[in-house]
Amino acid sequence: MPYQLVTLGGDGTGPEVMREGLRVLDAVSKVEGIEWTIDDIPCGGQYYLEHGDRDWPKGAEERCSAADLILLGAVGWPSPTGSGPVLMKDGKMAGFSPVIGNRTRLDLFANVRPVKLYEGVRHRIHGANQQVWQPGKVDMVLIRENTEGLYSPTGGKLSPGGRTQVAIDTRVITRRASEQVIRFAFELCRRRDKGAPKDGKKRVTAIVKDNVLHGCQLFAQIFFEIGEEYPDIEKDTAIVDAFTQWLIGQPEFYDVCVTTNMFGDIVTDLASVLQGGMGMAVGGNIGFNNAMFEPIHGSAPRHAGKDKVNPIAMILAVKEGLEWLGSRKDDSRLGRAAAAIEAAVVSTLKAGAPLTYDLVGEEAAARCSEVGEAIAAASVANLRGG
Ligand code: GGG
Repeated sequence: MPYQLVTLGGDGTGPEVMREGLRVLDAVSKVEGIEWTIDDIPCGGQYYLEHGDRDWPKGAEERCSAADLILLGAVGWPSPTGSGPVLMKDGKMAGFSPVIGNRTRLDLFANVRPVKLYEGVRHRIHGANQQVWQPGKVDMVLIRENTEGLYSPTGGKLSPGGRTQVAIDTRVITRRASEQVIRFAFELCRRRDKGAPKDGKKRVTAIVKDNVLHGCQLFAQIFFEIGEEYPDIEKDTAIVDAFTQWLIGQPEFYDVCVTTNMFGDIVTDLASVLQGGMGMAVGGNIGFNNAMFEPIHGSAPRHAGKDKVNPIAMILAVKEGLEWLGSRKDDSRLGRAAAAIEAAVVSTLKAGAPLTYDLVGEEAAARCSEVGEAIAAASVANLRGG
């Protein structure tokens, strides 16, 4: 039976990186004999501008929930009439439905973002101390609660006379969602083969602002309650503002970190600097029954159509998706394919070419499609034992 894959290319460079992800998926699937039925759903700001009332087609929700695996490129397109992205009539970003809509409707409660500096990649912090970390010193997973917090649809705007005077975003933290994501973090920590690079300790850090915010006090309380079930794992908390400088100054201390939605959105983009930038950073949106994998970068409208941007985050999204589905379906072919893709990414980065401008500069840059072709070929060679 073929697996059902939904692809949501989205806007701008989203479809370009998706093409390379699918090139790699197709290559490894042929070798392993994995069959897919691919349902490509158009979506995003550009779709909304063309269709006027929706950011994806009717019935897309059901198609996503029926899928074995969902891959997302990127959404968001500049408004032709104002500043910022195209917004829908309800004020939401056009592209909301496939991203935040899918996360909440499918209860993809854990946003899982591995932060790993691969050999050969220079981190993107400027200054004299570049290359101060060996690759093995940055190897953590940040987990962001994905369904509530500041993203809860409980706020609104007050616009007397048509002019907005007040805008309210309400941060909702529930016991249920906090328990789910915190337990997920401890379980993942237990499964990871090594602990923190600094000392090998298995450690979960809760990133909070519990000296001020009620929601963070509840989150921290639940963190320690659930933590009692994991005596083998060190429990650590960090105040989010202090965490940002520890993350950059001593990344080797961190193993698994868990936090609320908006804090997670911000600190994971910051963390991508440690791994070579947004072109290298992948995110999984994982629930009990569904999962969606994406590069964490946006649609980069200024680079769209140029075959220029880094497809590695998208290719790693395919790898993460294969790993997740392989373990869910107990299908070792998918696990082998995922391992071959990661090994191909590692060897391409180590070789230093072909890579895109963000990693090697404009002069030495390869095109997005050249990187995809090289990684697809290397993945196949890995599977064939070459
Ligand atoms: N590839 C991810 C993407 O396009 N993200 C757009 C976005 O607006 N994401 C919201 C979020 O991650 O919170």
